[in-house]
Amino acid sequence: MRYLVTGGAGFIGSNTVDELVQRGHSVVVLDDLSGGKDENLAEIRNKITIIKGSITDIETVRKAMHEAEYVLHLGARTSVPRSVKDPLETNRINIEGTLNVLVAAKEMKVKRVVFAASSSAYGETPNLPKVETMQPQPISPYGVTKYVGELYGAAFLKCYGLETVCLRYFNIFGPRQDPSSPYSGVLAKFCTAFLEDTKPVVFGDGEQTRDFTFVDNAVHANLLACEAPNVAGGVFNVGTGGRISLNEVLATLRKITGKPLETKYDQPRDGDIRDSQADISAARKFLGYEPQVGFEQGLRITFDWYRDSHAKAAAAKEAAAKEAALKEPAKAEN
Ligand code: UD2
Repeated sequence: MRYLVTGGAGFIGSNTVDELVQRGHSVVVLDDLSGGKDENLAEIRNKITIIKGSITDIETVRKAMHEAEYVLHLGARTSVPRSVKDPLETNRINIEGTLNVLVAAKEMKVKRVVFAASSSAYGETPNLPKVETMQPQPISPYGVTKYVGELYGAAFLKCYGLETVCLRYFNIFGPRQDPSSPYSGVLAKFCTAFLEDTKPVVFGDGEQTRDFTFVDNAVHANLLACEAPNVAGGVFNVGTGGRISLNEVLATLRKITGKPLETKYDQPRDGDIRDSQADISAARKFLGYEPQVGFEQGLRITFDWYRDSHAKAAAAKEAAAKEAALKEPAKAEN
C-alpha cells in the first residue's frame, strides 16, 4: 500500500513511518521540518520518499499525494500555549493546512484520511473519563483548530464521500519528542531535567492530570484506523484509559532515576485543561485498539532514549572539538 504521512519527520509521524516501512509499505513523507527533523528518518531514508514542503501549499500537497492510497495527516502546529501566543499561525497550519490535505485527498480519490485530532477538543467538559459523545468545548485556539479539523473531516465524508477517521490523541510521549522548545511536551521537558540535574518546572500545583500515552500506542491506532472496516466518519479517543498527575509523574521519575530532584512550581498556563482521561471503549470496539505499552514502561523506555541521545550528542561534540584542535596547528603553520 502507498501511504502519505504529513508531518512524517516529526515525533509521532516518524515513529509511524518506521512501522509502515517495517510492514513493507511504500511511504511518502511531507514535512516542512519546522518541527520535524531529518535525523528522525535517518535510518530509513533510503526506503522512503521525503518531500520538504508545507501543508499550507496545496500544490505541494497535491504533488506529495500522487498515487497515495492512505493519508495519515499528522502535520500540525502543536502546543496549547503556542496557540494562545499566536492563534493566526496555529489556525493557518492546522485549519488551512488540513483543508488542503482534504481537498487534495478528495481530488486524488484516496481510500481514507486519518487525522491526528486531540484530547484538547474536550476542553471544559466537566466529566471524566472523556467520551466521544460529549459535546466538545475547547478552551484554547489549538483545541479549536483540532476540533475544526474533525468537523471538516465529517463534512468531506458527507459532501464528497471521502473516508475520514479522526483520532483524538491523549498526551502522546516517547522517543523523538523534541525537548528543546519552550512549547515541548511536559514529559520531554521532565526527562531532560532529570538528565541534566536541573529542577523540573511545573505550571500550577502539579495536581493536574493527563492520560499520558506512549507513542507506540498512537502508532498502533494510526495503522488500525487506516484498515478497520466501517469506521469512516468516526472520531476515536486514543489514550490508555488512565490518568496521572504531574506530581506523580515526577515521583515516578525520581524512582526510575534515583535522583531526588526538587520541583520548581510556577504560574499555571493559559488555556490549560485541569484533568484529562480517555474512555477508550469506542477505539477498542471499532478499531480493535488496545494499549500496547503502559505508562511506567513507556516512561522508562523514553528516559533511556533521552539518556542515549544525550550521550551520543556529547560524544559527537567531543569528536568535533578534537578534530578542530587537530586542525589548529596546521592552520598555524600556514
Ligand atoms: C495538549 C493535549 C494533547 C496534545 C498536545 C499537543 C490536552 C489535555 N492535551 O497537551 O493531547 O494535543 O496538546 O501539544 O489538551 N507543563 C509543566 N511544565 C512544563 C510543560 C508543561 O508543568 O515544562 C504542564 C502544562 O501546564 C500542562 C501539562 O504539563 O498542565 C501538560 O502540558 P503539555 O504541553 O505536555 O500538554 P497539553 O496537556 O497541553
